[in-house]
Amino acid sequence: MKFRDVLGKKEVWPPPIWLMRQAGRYLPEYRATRAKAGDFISLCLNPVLAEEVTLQPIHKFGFDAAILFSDILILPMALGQGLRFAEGEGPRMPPLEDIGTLKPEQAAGVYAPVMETVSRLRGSLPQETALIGFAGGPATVACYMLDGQGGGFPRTRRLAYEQPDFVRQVLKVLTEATIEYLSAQVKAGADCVMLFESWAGIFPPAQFREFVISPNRRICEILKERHKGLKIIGFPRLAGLMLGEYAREAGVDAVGLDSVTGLPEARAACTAGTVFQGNLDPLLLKLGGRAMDEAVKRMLDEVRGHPHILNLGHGITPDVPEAHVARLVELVRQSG
Ligand code: 1CP
Repeated sequence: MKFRDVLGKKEVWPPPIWLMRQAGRYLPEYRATRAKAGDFISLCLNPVLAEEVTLQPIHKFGFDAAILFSDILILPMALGQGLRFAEGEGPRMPPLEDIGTLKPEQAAGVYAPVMETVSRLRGSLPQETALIGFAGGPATVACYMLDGQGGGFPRTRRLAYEQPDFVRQVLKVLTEATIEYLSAQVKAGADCVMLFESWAGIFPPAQFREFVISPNRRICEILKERHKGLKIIGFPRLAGLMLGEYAREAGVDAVGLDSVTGLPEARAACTAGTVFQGNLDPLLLKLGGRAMDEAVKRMLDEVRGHPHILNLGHGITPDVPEAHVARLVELVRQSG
């Protein structure tokens, strides 16, 4: 499988491609399935419909990998923290006050439908299409749990300085729960897993080491002990100058890059041979035209000769025309 080869540090040409949030609102068939499910959480917990939306972008564009359709906030919900998605506003949870309210022993029962989605998908996907399982990185999930919503995470930032032991306890529970959650996905049929540390970049270096790198490393160590040969992609978004340390220390096999990190700069910061994933600016996919064509060609020149997974630097937005996605895939596949 092309995708696995790259994660094993082999250069493959043309590079495999998939897009973060490739199942989503820019697709009319996604909107139709979501309407059938009712709300977003019901969609994530409905194995038949979650399988359907995962497959939609694969059938339409022929991506090299499918990512399980779910959300990083399903895990804290399974741990007992209330979750709802306010229409047009994003996730909302009651900010976590007391670690004792979390119920790790109940989580597997709540996320069981996600595992059913994974096993259905491994059965229905073409053999050559990789199935990516995923979880949020503990620091990123803790941000939502402590603040109760996205948007700067002011409470998390304050607690990290004023009550670091509380933050450490939350991260400990999350780290262990994430290991079990990802392990269950691998047992159900995921070919590799990805840790979304989307808000890694809000932490200054000392906190980045303790709250991002250390928990990521523990997750990678235990998962790799349990599942020989498992490959793990880490996405420490906006890591900035901490990127090299993350790539060396977190234990991941590939590093997802955001769009403000240049590939030559990332390569200079990391050990030779580091596998990268990314990092086209999602805005270019919305704009299409010459701007996108030129940026994609430049990117292909930059990744030639290196093991690389082509992707965006962050998730696809709902306003992207499908024709631009088809054009991107065509540009990549035609690069001889
Ligand atoms: O239909 C809808 O209106 C819901 C929109 C939506 C979708 C399609 C949300 C709400 N989540 C998802 C799916 C999702 N989320 C996937 C599925 C697979 C795929 O990529 O196709 C994945 C991997 C995620 C991961 C996720 N959820 C992250 C990490 C990646 C990232 O974007 O940085 C984060 C931060 C979330 C939280 C979340 N879920 C949904 C929203 C709108 C948000 C972000 C809120 C915020 O900006 O703080």
